[in-house]
Amino acid sequence: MTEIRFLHIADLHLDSPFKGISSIPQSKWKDIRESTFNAFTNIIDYALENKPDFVLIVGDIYDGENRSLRAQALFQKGMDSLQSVGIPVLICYGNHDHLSGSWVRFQLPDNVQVFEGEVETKTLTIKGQEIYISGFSYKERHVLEGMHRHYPTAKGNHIHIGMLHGSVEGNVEHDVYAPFQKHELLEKGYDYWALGHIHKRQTLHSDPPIVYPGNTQSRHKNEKGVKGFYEVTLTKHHAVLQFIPSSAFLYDVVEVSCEGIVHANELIKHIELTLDHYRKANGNALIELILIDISEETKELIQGSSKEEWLLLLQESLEMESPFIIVKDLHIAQPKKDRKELNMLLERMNEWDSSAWKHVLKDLYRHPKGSRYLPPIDDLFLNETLQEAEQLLSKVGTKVDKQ
Ligand SMILES: [Mn+2]
Repeated sequence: MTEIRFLHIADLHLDSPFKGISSIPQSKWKDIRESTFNAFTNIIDYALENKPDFVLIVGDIYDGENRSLRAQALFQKGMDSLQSVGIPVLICYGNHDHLSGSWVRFQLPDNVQVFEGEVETKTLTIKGQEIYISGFSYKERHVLEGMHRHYPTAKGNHIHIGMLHGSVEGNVEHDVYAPFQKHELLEKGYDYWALGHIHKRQTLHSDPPIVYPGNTQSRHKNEKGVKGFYEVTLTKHHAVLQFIPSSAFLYDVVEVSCEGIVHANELIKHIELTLDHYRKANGNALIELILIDISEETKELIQGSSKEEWLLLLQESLEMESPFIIVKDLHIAQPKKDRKELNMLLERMNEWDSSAWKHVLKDLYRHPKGSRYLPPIDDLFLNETLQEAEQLLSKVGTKVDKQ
């Protein structure tokens, strides 16, 4: 059977306002503000150059339900250019660009097929074989129903793909829309599930793939690292996924070791060098700096000036460089000695068995009112508590030192 090749894209959030990002140098603000547009242009350029058989866009194309004119005009232009080289596009809308918003409608070109509010199956004929693609758009912002129920079960020997903007039932980190369980998707017998909604790239299942490509551009500090989409090569029996970056800039955390540093000029030079390496490897970036390996002496040096002064100085020294780096924030990690203690604490917690935990928590569990709200101390509880403790302690390492 001939293989097909398509792009799986989701969560473009065109015209995202970047409200949460403040204190950006004026000269760079435009680069930040335009980044969702630039990421989209990168995607279209990639498609024009690599000519996939088709493109899937799985919801949240627009950041707002009113779909700004500029965002729509740019999207239209991108679709027109794919039309000019004969690339079909299937799109569905998500919770951010649901169908009940009010917007000035653009007429998309003929190569674009749009899913409406009910689940339906569209077909594409690629290299003589029919490809079945099922999906739906959000009728309104809050789609709380498990929409997977309405997806048909795959039949025959065709390739069948599901497009679904939604999340796993019980996910506590995000708003849960169109909730599903992994096994419910597997039961449909599809060859690929193209998901959208969760902005962090992740694979829920590898054979067949059930995949979130993540969003195409970081928009705030909780969306770190390289963002992009997947290029998928698929047959009935085999899938190869290649991640293609699209971000116009990265949001990232960079650690700088301050071992042996005693003077301000050394520190500045050292940070500049580290960021220079970073810039060469990654391009434009908004950076949170974490100074690590801090001795008491270095700590005194740093705390001799305010954080704002350090940031200003760094920003000035970086201003003319391209690709740009903006240092958004600066933290001092705990001195080494304290980190060691934190690690010892974690190690000790790891050694506790359930009876040790019961002993440690006995006051809490014996509390006449509180105890009835507590979960039983079993393996699940212990694993979750340990994970939470690890997360909390790793934050202690970077956040307690406010200058
Ligand atoms: Mn989204």
